[in-house]
This record gives sequence, C-alpha cells and structure tokens, in this order.
Amino acid sequence: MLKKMEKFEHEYNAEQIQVLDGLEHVRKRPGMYIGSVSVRGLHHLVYEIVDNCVDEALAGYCNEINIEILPDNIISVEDNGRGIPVDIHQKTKISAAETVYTQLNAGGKFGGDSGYKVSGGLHGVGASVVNALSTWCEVTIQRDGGIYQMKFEKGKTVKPLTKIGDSKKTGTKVKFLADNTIFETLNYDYTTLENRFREMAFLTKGLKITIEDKREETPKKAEFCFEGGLISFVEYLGKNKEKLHKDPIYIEKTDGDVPVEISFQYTTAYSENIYTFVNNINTIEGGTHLEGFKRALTKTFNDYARSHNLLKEKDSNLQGEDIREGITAVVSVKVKEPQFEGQTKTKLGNSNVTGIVQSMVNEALGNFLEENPSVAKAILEKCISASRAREAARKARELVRRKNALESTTLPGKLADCSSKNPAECEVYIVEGDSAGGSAKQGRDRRFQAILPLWGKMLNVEKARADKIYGNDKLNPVILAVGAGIGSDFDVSKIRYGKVIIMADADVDGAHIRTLLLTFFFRYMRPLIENGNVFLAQPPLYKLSKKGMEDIYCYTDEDLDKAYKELAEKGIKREQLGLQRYKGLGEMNPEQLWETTMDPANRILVKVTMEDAMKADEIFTILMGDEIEPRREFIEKNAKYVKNLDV
Ligand code: 28F
Repeated sequence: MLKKMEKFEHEYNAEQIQVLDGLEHVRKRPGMYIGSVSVRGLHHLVYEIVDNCVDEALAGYCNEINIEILPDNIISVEDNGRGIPVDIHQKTKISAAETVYTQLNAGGKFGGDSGYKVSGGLHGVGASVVNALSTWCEVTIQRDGGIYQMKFEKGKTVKPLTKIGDSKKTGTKVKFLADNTIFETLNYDYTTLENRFREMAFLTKGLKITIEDKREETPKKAEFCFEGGLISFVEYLGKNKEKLHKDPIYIEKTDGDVPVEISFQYTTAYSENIYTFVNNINTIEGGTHLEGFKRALTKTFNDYARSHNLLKEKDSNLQGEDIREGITAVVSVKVKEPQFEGQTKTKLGNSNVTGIVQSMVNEALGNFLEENPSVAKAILEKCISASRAREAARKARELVRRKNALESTTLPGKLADCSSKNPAECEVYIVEGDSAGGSAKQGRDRRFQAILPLWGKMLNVEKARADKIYGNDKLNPVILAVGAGIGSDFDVSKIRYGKVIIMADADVDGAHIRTLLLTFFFRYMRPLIENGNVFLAQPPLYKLSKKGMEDIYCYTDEDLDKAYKELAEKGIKREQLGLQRYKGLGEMNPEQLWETTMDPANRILVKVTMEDAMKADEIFTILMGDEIEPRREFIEKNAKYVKNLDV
C-alpha cells in the first residue's frame, strides 16, 4: 500500500519542489554559481559564508569572525552577530534560517529593498549554494536565549531547525564538508584564504578576523584587525617601499547611498598600484570608481601645480600617468546594485559612480594639498620628473625605431623566427642561455615556433624607468620580438606571437630569469598578461626509463610518486627503473625537449594570469626591490608562494 503523506512533510509542498529544483540545478551546474569546481570554486564556498558574517558586521552587529580549516578539510565559520532569525515562516512552515540555507538567493530576496546584503563574493549566491555543494552542512545559531541547530546533506534538510540548549550569547556558526564528487580537490590553500581574509579585515575597519589551519600537527593561524582600515591597507601594500610623505592620505565620505573610502600614499617607486573594490569585491578590471579617482588626481594636481607656479605657463599639463607614478592606493566603494562588466566581470559599470568619486576626491585632495604644502611639493616634484622621464623615453624609443629602420629590420639578431606570420598560431620561446637555446632551435617546429635566446646583463626593472628599458640589451630584444611597444604605448593588437612562453630551468637561476621577465611583463606589458598571452613552459623534472618500455617523464614529485605506484601495480619495481633527474633544459637533447616541453600535443603550459595582481606585485617588489632584509625574510617564509607563481 502507498505510504500516506504526513501533514508537515514539507518536502512535498509546491514551494519546496521549486527549492529542490533550484538546489538540484546548483549541483548539476556548479560552475554557474561559483565559477568553477577547481580549488578556486572551493575557496568560494568559504568566501560565501564569510561574506554573510561581513554583512552582519557592516550592519553593525558583529565584530568578530573565526574561520577554521579542520582535519579532512572541514570548514568552520563562526560570527558573533545577531544569529540568523529562527522564527517560523507562516506560509512555508519553515524557519527563516532553513530558508536561507535551502532557498536559492534567499538572502538577496529577503534583503532586496532593506539593502541587507552589502558585501558579496563575485557570484553573490549565498549560503544555499554552499549547502547544495556540501556532503553535509551543520548550522548552529545562538539567539533569543537559545541554541538552535539544523543539518543538511547535499543541500537537503536532514534535521530541521531544533532548539538544543540555552544561551545568552548570539551568533551563527556553520560547519561544512564540500562534496568531493563535485570539486576537483578539497585541499584548501591556507595562504590564499589568509590573504583574502586579511584583505577583508582591511576593508572593514575594526572587524577582527581569525583563521586557523588545524589540518596539520602544528596549526597555522593568523589574526587580523585593523583600526586604520584602508590606511592600514596602504601601509601594508607599501611596507617595503620608500615613502614620499609620512602618512597615507585618507578620504571617507558618503554621497547619497554610495559610501566611498579611499587612501593613498606616494612612494619613490616608479610603478602605480591602485587597488579598487566594490562591495568588498576586488574589481581587478577597474571601472567607473577607478576612472573617477584618476580624473580627480589629474585635475587636482594640475590645478595645484598651476596655481602655485610649479608648472609655468609654457609647460604642458602633467599627464595622468605622471601623476600616478609611485602611487599606492586603495579605493573602496559600496554600491546598492552594482553592474559588473568586463571579461572577468570585475569592472564596475555604474556610471554615476565616476562623478561621485571624482568630486569627492577633488574637494578633499584640494584641501589636503593646501593644508600640506610640503607634501604637495614633494609629490609634484616627483610628477614633474616623471613627465620629463616620459619625454626622455619617447626620444629613446624614437631613437631605437630610427636605428632599427636603418638596420632595415626591427627584429633582434638572436631571434630564430618562425615561418608563419599569423600571430594566432605563432609562439615565441624566451630561453636563457646558449645550450638550451640551441636545443630549442633544433627541437622546435619552425613553422610556428620562434626561439629568442636571452643575453646580456640583467636589469632590475623595479628600479628603472622606461627610457632605461629601451636601452637594455637583455630586454630590448624581447620588446622587438613581441613587437607591440611598452608602457602606455603597448598595443596588444600588434603582438607578433599569440603565446609568449618563458622557458627556464627549475632552479634558482631559472626562477631569477622568470621573475625578471614576469616583472617586466607586469610593469611594461600588463595587457599581455591580462590578455592571457604569457605562459610558463614546464620542463619535466624526471625521466623514468627501462629497456623495452617507453620513457616516462614526470613534471612534479607527485607525478614521480604516481608513476612509481602505477608501475608497481604492473609488477615493475623501482630497482628495475632508471631515474634521471633533469637539472637543466640543457641536459635534454632537442628531441627530448620537443617531446616533453614544446610539442603542443604533450607539453604542459601554465598560463600567467592577472588574477592576483596584488600577490604578483608583492613578490616582484620584494624580490626585486633594493631592501635585502624583507626579501630574505619573504623568500624564507613564503618559498611556496614564489613557487605558486612558478608552477
Ligand atoms: C557563519 C556564517 O551567516 N551570519 C549571519 C545573520 C543575521 C541576520 C540574517 C544572517 C533576514 C531574514 C534573510 C539577524 N537579525 N554566519 C552568518 N548572520 N542573516 S547570516 O538575516 C537574514 C535575512 O532572512 C539577521 C536581524 N536581521 C538579520
């Protein structure tokens, strides 16, 4: 006989069916909700939960968030906010808390007009998505004098909200285990999470965030709380740089319903580092807020320079890039309905924000400069010297062009070019040294692969302006080979190769050349990285060989372990195998180099992304800057970090 439905079995009412459909879809198409099922998507789960805590902090009810990575990659997040409401919804008979965890976009809908949800990950999808993508999830709420708990499996309620005790405290705690049938890996990267939470703490001043990794015997932990907010952020970003003025400049103001917070400081460096956020999301591609900030800088400094006779009548205006040389800045705005545009949807589109930021900065910065004439003078002297250097760089560039025109070729002599002229299929391998360059030339497919061996003296690009770069015998061939100029002249549509591949040894010298070239691309050909044209070749670390067996190349230590295991299963013992460890590219003959590192069918190329420009900048600054101590400390502490860029 059929089982009769019980009155309160809420799985069966119409709304619940809708709910199940929604969460089912999340499990079917997770990428649509969290971007990907790689480790990035995995980290998103944590961000989604923590975002809810930050919203509660922004609402003014929470000042502490504790995050733990527990053994077996279980995540625990706890805040001391009001606790998610536990009252029962009259129509659905389900608690508000359960609704938040089972109804797609519940937070957004509830929040809607009240504007509850302010922060939000790139996808801003909320707790129900995390729940749907978790093998299990447990939520504990302290509120209204009680402790309440509910449990879910793969998004489905297995224990509706139940009171399990009494408490005078308030807050929300969530524990979950991400579903290993959905994610490629459950292995959270502590450093990535630590960096994100440091950033979040900077962006919400006074909020204390702790993170602890309890997966290993000696736990890692960090505690962040910055009373200075963005001022602390700017100090942190510039900690290894020499400053032009003592304290970062700070602007905080709300125009209508758009709160704006900005801090910046000038350093003696030549690069410009402006980080922008909308609702705590890093807007890597910038947008209208960045535009407003830049316009205000240009206008206010030019006005000041004119009115104080630092620019004479005959002088032309300072350009934006002159005024931003050496700046470290963070711009953070909160927008009710942000429109995200751009390739990675990290560019703010709301057009009214430009004017809001612009007039706010015009006014505040104008006042600041009048009140701090010595700071104004120091900054403007630097801007003026930047504009002279720009002029000098233009002349140097023209000189190089003319010289090249005389030599009737614009290509460097060392370049072994490919026969195809179609950038879409062409690649250039940049190789350090003679022997590797020779093997690469012989091993390549000359139809579409060009080889550029690097020569000459290493130039520290962190410490040089564009005019020096043009004259550098090591970098000039790279500029000419890529064929699209540098700096503000760089035109990515002119590149001669769709793939610019750095091929270096897996040792210290290799790391050095990689860092130099990446710094160079980052500073002078940034669109090349943004456009996804820069790659790192991955030569194998080991070769396993045995008579009668095809050689096995291993690219990592894990690869090698795996290969040993698989061979053992086939009855082949370690002792029977020859193991060669490659110390350098030069040890491989041209055929091996082709087969393992250059043949598109077999090779592993790692695309260099702009995903975390901040991370890259920190590495570059520390590795290439002239302060020795932070560099050593950094390398010792963060060897893995540097490796991350290398992999
Ligand atoms: C560890 C994760 O999720 N913390 C949260 C709150 C507090 C409220 C809330 C959350 C209102 C009705 C949607 C409390 N009291 N930590 C968290 N803390 N959500 S999530 O409200 C949710 C919306 O449903 C809250 C009064 N208003 C809001």
